[in-house]
Amino acid sequence: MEIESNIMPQLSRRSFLKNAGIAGFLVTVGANFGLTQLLEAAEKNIKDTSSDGWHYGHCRMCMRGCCPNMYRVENGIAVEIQGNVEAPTTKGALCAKGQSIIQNTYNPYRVKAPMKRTNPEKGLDVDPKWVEISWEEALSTTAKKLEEVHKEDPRGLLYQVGFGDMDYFCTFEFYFAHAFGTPNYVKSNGILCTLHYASDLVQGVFPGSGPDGTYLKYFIALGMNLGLGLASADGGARTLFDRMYKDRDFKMLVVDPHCGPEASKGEWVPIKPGGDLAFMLAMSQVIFYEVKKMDFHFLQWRTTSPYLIGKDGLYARGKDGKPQILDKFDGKVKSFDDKSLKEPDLWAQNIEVNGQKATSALTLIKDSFKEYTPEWAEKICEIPAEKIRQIAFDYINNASIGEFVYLKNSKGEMVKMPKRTSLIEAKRGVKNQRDGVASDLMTKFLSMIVGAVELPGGTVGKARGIHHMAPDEDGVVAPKGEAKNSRLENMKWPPEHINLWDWFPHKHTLPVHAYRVAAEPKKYGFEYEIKAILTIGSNPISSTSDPYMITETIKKIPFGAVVAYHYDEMAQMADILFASHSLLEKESVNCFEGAFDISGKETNNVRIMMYRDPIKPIYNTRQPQDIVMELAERIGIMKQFNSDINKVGIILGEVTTAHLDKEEYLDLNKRYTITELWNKGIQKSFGVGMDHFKKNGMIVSYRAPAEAYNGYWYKDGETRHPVYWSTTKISGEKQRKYFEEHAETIDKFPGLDWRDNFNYYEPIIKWRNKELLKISDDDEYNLTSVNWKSPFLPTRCGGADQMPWLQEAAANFDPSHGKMSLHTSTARKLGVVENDVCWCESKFGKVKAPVHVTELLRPGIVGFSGATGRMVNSLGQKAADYPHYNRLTSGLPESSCAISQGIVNSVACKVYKA
Ligand SMILES: Nc1nc2c(c(=O)[nH]1)N[C@H]1C(S)=C(S)[C@@H](COP(=O)(O)OP(=O)(O)OC[C@H]3O[C@@H](n4cnc5c(=O)[nH]c(N)nc54)[C@H](O)[C@@H]3O)O[C@H]1N2
Ligand SMILES: Nc1nc2c(c(=O)[nH]1)N[C@H]1C(S)=C(S)[C@@H](COP(=O)(O)OP(=O)(O)OC[C@H]3O[C@@H](n4cnc5c(=O)[nH]c(N)nc54)[C@H](O)[C@@H]3O)O[C@H]1N2
Ligand code: SF4
Ligand SMILES: [Mo]
Repeated sequence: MEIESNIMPQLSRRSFLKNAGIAGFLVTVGANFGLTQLLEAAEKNIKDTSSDGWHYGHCRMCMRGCCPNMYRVENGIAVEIQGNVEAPTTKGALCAKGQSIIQNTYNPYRVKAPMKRTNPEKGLDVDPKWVEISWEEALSTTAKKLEEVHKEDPRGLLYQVGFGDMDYFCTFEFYFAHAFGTPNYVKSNGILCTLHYASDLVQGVFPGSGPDGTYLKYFIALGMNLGLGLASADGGARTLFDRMYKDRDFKMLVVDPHCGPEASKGEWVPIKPGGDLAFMLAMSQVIFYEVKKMDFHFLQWRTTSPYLIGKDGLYARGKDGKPQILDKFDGKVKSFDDKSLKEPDLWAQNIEVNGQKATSALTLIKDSFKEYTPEWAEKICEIPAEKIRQIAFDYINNASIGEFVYLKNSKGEMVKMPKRTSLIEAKRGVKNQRDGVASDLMTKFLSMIVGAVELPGGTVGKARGIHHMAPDEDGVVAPKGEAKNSRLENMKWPPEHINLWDWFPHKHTLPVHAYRVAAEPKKYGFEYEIKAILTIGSNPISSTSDPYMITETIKKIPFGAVVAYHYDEMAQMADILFASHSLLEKESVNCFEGAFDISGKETNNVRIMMYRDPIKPIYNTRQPQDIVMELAERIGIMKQFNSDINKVGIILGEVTTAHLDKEEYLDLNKRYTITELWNKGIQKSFGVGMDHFKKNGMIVSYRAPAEAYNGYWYKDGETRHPVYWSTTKISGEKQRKYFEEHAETIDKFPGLDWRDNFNYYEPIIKWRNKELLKISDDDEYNLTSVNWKSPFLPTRCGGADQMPWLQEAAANFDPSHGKMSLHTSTARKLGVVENDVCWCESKFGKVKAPVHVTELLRPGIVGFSGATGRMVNSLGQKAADYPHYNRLTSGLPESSCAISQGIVNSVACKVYKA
């Protein structure tokens, strides 16, 4: 494809340097950051014109990384960027982050060559006294240290990865840790977004599910961003706009303490933080007792609603050991898979099953929700009872229950599928609460009530295919990841996993626990110590919670190496730095399998395999995957490494893996390059080699529209989504035994009230008193903090918080950027006005920022925009000056979701003038 260079005028070298921010760096960057090197390298590359011209690529300025782009190289330097207009998802768009990708390469705070620390003292404000070393020295020093750990006890390695280098994460995630033999594969992403349990339990999908905007008419967004607030260029934001402004039959209700871009386009329902479960319980109560309309057919045939439950709270099983259903047609109790079953009774009560009385799951749920009236919920979530009632009625009345749509399958047949047009979804704002998993499960329940799961207009898995909804022996969708009860096998004693996976088998990621334990492992029953950390694109210090505790632990760990793009907090605390390529210098593959935030008619069935054709590196840096494979070879674990790839496959994106057949297996004794591996994987999955991508950039394919829905593959009764979570109950009971047995040690862990935790492992969700709401009534901490993702800085991926173009755009377009937002009435009460610098303090920490006064928050909320704030000065003063929200939160178990251990993201706080 020919692209005219008409987007930006041709740049002279001087104007390029200015645009890329290099000229500005002269002022801010000292000799420590290798300015001479920078200019020398730039000079050298300016003479190298061999890669000049347009290159195909894909973005990674946010963790999605799925927007195909193109960039033009002139005199060896990237000077122009644009979206690839042929991508059906983006149609050539890039968001502001994506536009800034050029600055990612010419960032003066990059690690430009391998480095070693010469100051043995470590600290966030201690100069490491970096000295440039050769690759040989960096690799051999690290390999020697890791080999020692490997020989002594491989569990002593903490392998720390995250979304900072998502190109690496999505292709190499766990291989090194597994080959090394350490169970301590710890991720910094995820503890502030524990989004996974309910989608796995109910739909068998990872990393989760999202709304199919194609048909939706009435959508309730609960504590989530649909792509507008994230500026998702991959189709999410456009889907919303098309539905709202082209189709004009789409109503969006945003239930959130903060009025973000979505809420401003839809209807904003300001909720009190932490009140979401009460809101949803009351919605269900109104549906059961007042609306009395649901998708009964879906509940009968596609959920466990008619399963009979015994007095023990588990499925009442027949003589054949199978769950039982009362058939209303002939009044007989039958096994769930009995072919003669005609009319599953949703409301069966006190039915004799194998010598015990049993009642249908849906009846038990209905009875249990009776007390949750809107009037009750109003006191908790502070949404007026009448509003909750109206929402419940609107939700059902807009659901198009009984309507169908005809979609083509791959045989060309038109298939009749249910069409649903109402849905409720939640994300971080709701799932990162003490009752996060319970709330997540409640959104699933409300989706099932209108039959909107894995079908047109419903919540659809971000991973697609026939196997996701495959049933277990009870006829129920089998979870594949975090919700699996086989994870209880991880509950070893003495514990194995430094992140306490042994204690919390349904966890997502627990970096904060990992560092709390690593400081004194013996105290918590561990038999080994952490001797080394290897970090790649991960930052538990700035992106999670309890940063000072984590830093103190890292100081105690004898050795740390970081594959580092820039001098972030983990680099600052390391002994050896492996200099990583920047984004445009990294070769990369990624596969789009569906929009993360909301899919629509242009994105729901699209699959795009994309490729990044790298520019020549400007410094002495390397491709991260190759650094890690070379380490593996030097440590002597290459065989295992390759053998694992043979078993698992070659990963081509977050949810895309090329599985190898025996004849395609890697040679166990060879060290491959990542390019060779991808070539093999792509050949296997797409029948072309990497050269194809250099020339064409991407491969776009389409699933047949019907087959894009995981529900397509199953007929009524062939598999059932669970509405009654007996496996969660079973898990809780088993865990309780483990905790009781080891209580003496486990009780030493601070802030862990495990006896309370097990109350949350229940088959039917109940409201429990919430710590957060209790603290909010307290006189001293009488405000509540809230954080949301911003279109400019959703995470720190790509070093977004450092890019001058983004900083400028954020300052101009997001009035809450870099500030603490207060409602006008709250500001008045506190006696503060716009730009007054204040402290926001919680029980756990405090942050300083200028105030922004706004009407776009509930009164009493202290709002912070984006993932900002650094704890080091080595990334520039601006990045360090932004408020670091995460200091306010706590990673103690009492401040975490009882099941997933996701950190409670909103905390009680107070504000006062600095
Ligand atoms: N305040 C606040 N905190 C948040 C969030 C939020 O919305 N607000 N979001 C949370 C969520 S949802 C997530 S998933 C996590 C993500 O948290 P992490 O998984 O830790 O990922 P990041 O913070 O994006 O990046 C980790 C580090 O990698 C650095 N980095 C950037 N580019 C590169 C690169 O190319 N190579 C390498 N090696 N490093 C690079 C970043 O600057 C950062 O220091 O953050 C969480 N933290
Ligand atoms: N393009 C793009 N897409 C992305 C990402 C990206 O970087 N780029 N990041 C991805 C990642 S890692 C994640 S985890 C997801 C996260 O996606 P979301 O969970 O959608 O992230 P946030 O924007 O933080 O939305 C959380 C919302 O919850 C609100 N909130 C806070 N407390 C409460 C509460 O108690 N109740 C309610 N009802 N609301 C509350 C906040 O105000 C905020 O609006 O996005 C993913 N999508
Ligand atoms: S949404 Fe993410 S991947 Fe797409 S252009 Fe923006 S930063 Fe890049
Ligand atoms: Mo996340």
